[in-house]
Amino acid sequence: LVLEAELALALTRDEFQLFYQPQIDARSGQLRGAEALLRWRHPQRGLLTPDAFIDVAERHRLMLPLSEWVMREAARQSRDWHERGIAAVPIAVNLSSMQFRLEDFDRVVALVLQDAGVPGTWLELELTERMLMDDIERVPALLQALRALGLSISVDDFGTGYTSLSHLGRLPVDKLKIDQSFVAGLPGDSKAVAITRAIVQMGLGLGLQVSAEGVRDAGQAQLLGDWGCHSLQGELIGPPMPAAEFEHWLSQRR
Ligand code: G
Ligand code: G
Ligand code: MN
Ligand code: NA
Repeated sequence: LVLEAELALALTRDEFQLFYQPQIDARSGQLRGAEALLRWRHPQRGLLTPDAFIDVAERHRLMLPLSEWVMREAARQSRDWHERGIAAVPIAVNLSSMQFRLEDFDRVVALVLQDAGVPGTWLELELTERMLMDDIERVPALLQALRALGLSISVDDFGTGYTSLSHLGRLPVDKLKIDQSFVAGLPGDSKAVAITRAIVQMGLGLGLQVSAEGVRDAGQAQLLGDWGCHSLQGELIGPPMPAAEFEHWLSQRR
């Protein structure tokens, strides 16, 4: 079977899994959230990351059902963690541009929440700059509708896209996630320092939450915290993990 045919079967065969990467408060170290990252447990090829199959899924109309599965699974996991008293934090889901372009996307989300029996505040949506700037007529109203459901909106990979800054200031978003390419340059690369610091400053000035990704050492965490960055995500804190491993990771920290 070629990848596209296998992909179509993978959903019914229950081969997809969400991994969870922790996000902690830069000051207190407390758990603040978890980012859900899609994995395909391919029977022959092993564990695949989205880079290996997202393009194929998009070309063969599998992206929408797969994306909806991701939201449903994240909502289910969030409910499970809340009910078992494991982690009362929101789970962040990466949206696909196809999903975000759905005319009734806010209703799709509302239905997912209703079916899972969770409030919108238990999920966070990660969008790229490209998705935000895609349709400046439609996007603000859609974001407003999603926030009215309680969801919080993050701009993922921030700094790598081409967001109009004047537009960003007016968009109803909650959080900037600084792209890991900038964080990787800390503390040695003076340009990365300047850019990262400026992003944190701008985020704070706009009244947004600011989060850093790809944090790999204590020096980076220290700098980001000193600048006022609210939350941290990366290898230093923890890798993306299956739910059971995430629970174990969390129990070891307490
Ligand atoms: O950790 P990782 O290698 O999983 O992520 C690779 C890329 O795939 C990242 O850009 C990430 O945002 C994206 N990604 C991870 N999970 C999902 C998902 O559920 N949906 C979409 N659309 N992208 C995802
Ligand atoms: O595009 P997005 O930001 O959603 O992608 C997140 C991806 O970044 C995930 O695949 C995750 O595994 C990866 N990631 C998170 N933290 C680190 C890190 O500290 N180092 C590296 N190399 N990758 C990371
Ligand atoms: Mn992300
Ligand atoms: Na990112």
